[in-house]
Amino acid sequence: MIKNVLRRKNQRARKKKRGAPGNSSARAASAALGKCTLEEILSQPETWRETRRRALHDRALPEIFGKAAATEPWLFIACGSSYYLSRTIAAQWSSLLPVTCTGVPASEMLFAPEELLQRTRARNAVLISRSGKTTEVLRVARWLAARGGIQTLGVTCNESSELGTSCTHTLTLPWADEKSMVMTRSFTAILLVFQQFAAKLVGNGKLTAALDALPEEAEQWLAANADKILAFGAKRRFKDYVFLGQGAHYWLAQEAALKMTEMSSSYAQAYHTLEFRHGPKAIAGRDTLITFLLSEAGAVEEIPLIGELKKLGAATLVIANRATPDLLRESDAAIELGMDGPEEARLAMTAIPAQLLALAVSRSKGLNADAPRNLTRAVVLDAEDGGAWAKRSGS
Ligand code: F1P
Repeated sequence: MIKNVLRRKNQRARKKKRGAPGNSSARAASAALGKCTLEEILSQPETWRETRRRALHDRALPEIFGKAAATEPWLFIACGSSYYLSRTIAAQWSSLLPVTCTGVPASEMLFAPEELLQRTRARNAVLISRSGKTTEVLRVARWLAARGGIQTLGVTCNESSELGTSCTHTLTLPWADEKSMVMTRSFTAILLVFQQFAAKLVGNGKLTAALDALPEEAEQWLAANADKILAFGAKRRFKDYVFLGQGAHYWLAQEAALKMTEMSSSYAQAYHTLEFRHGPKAIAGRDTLITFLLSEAGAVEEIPLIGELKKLGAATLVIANRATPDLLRESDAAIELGMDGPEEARLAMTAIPAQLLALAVSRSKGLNADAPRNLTRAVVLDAEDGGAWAKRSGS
């Protein structure tokens, strides 16, 4: 369900535009933009079904986890969307499993590898790279292999990636890869593999069952809501897009902001929800769309902030599981997931509305999300770029 009271403000805007020449052909041209990205977003239920099927036979995760001491810390290492994915997984594993998990961008590992290993006491590392080509991630994998003493799991959609030869274990999801530059289904599919593994390991039957049911729920939800979210995102453009979330939702908010920036070349930023009051609130105004990725755990404290920002003139969009009356009253628009079961089971679903919103904004700006400005599918650096790091790390 999406409730959109932005319609009032948009009716005035539309009056001005009405009669603009060639509206229908402009709409057709816009709908052709980001076609591949849209197909990949809408293919997530099928991708999750294939992930469910294949994950049953995954040996890499049970093997590396089985070799790790029960409470040994885990360090997740990645770049870009894969970094936000790794932090979402680390937050989930830390709450579901008796292990401490954290994550760092691969570049941080490149600057101070021994200090990071010392600080995190990590003896197990997970390196995530959809392309398997990102130079920073491959450099870390090689360094860890040369250093020894650390188990490494390479996670990629590229079956012929060097990650496979540099890591002690490899998990590949080729069916989840995208043709588009931006990560969408690969992000959610990899998240589900790690969630499902943890839920089964600790015997959390409710979470396992809810994750198992997700592909069918997502299929129905997308059929009912995808077009509405695309229409909502195209109705009004903003100068600034803010995404707010607490806990694991904070990392989904970071990913949402990156999707908006990558697909639509818009200015987007993410904060911990309640942190927004501590300074960033200064940007709230009529040219700002503030999207709340509402956590059930924090809803009581998060909902009053929605009304506060609405009073400052910002447009407020809430992505929540249930759009309660007070939430509907406080927000301009609400996107409801409407699913039963534990909140963790909805994290992958929570990532989808922002994917659609970013695509809609890119189209409204006449941009092609399949090939975003300035970006490539993987950041591959020249050999000599690593010179300083190689000296620093002694490899
Ligand atoms: C990492 C990444 C992507 C980003 C862009 C550039 O890629 O930063 O997250 O969207 O495609 O590369 P990968 O290491 O996961 O292949």
